[in-house]
Amino acid sequence: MKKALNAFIAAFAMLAAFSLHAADVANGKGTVNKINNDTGSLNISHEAIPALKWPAMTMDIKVADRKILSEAKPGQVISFGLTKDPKVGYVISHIEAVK
Ligand SMILES: [Cu+2]
Repeated sequence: MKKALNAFIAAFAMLAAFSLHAADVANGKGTVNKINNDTGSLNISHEAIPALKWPAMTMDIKVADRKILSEAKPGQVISFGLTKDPKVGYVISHIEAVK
């Protein structure tokens, strides 16, 4: 009985860890429209991000670190990582130019 309970708890913990991971990080691809130094964000027209159930759209996304702002160039196509900040929501963790 105790063994079955432990197996149940382990399975539940694995499921919880998996769903947390799936929702907390994601990757996207899009075009940088504008660098907003005042708000610490990039305006990006991004493709759909299925992991977050986000459709394609144009939006401002805050960066996790301001050095990302200096890496970005308007008109550049980038792939980017998103992480979930408990206060701000999804923020860009890194960007990479797509050739
Ligand atoms: Cu969006």
